[in-house]
Amino acid sequence: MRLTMEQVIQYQTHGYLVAEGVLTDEDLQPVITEMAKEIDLRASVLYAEGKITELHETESFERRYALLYAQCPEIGRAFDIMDILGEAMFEFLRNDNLLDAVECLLGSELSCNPIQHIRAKLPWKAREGQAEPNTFENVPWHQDCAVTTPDSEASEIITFWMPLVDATAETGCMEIMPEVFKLGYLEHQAEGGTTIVPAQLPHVQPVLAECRKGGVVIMNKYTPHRGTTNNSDIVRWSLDLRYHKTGAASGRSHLPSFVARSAAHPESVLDSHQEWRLLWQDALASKEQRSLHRV
Ligand SMILES: O=C(O)CCC(=O)C(=O)O
Repeated sequence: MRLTMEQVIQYQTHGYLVAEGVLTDEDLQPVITEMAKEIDLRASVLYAEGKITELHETESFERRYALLYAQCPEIGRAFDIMDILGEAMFEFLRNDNLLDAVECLLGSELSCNPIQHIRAKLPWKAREGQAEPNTFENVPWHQDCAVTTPDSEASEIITFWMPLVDATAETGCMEIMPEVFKLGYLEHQAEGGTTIVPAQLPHVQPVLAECRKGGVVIMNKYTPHRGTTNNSDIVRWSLDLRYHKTGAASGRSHLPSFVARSAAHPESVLDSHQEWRLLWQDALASKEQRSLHRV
């Protein structure tokens, strides 16, 4: 879905935008089905190994993972886009409704950035006894540029965060500091998960960016944001993807970016799931050890 001029201005002025209704259920369902299959596969293996005693096969996508995780957290090990490399996910990274929105902010030469994640924010109540959710689930205040290398400082890398269930104050959503992107990079520290140094945290009233399934929260790379706690009894599934202009530094040059859309060179668009898979497998196999975050 294309953004309206008002939405583009909102993004440019405040450094974020909650765009509802960008994606349809038909856009999202193949990804959900692929993830549900992966969960099912992992559950069968853990069951065969005696690590879980209940498969919860009839539970919904929103509930099942939490019930399996409570029995064996191993279910969530390496459960990210680059680990699964599924075909439905690859197709989704090139989804027309999504790219139409991306194009309104970045133009028609678009690359999919390799910083991309699946997040399963677990219901807090399901994890009684644990100290607190980890910092991948309840991400502390940060700017996304802090997880890119400094060579990409001049690159416009925009975050497109989209829930696969309604993201609300109860299930956990983004909390955002409006307009702060105008300050540029704020110093971060590694302690407590890559986070803005407390003394540098601006005194700005944050906004709670609730977003229904089908919507997208779009953020400037300098916009401070954090994830709030999931107090519901479902898993707050989400994807966070990033796009940049083709040719710009991605902030993770050792990992594969790919051309997702191009008006000038349509032949450069990567449309092969197999090739994308190989690009990632080669990059990960090279075992090149690089710091992914600035701190
Ligand atoms: O999904 C979340 O709760 C946090 C995501 C986030 O902070 C990000 O995508 O940069």
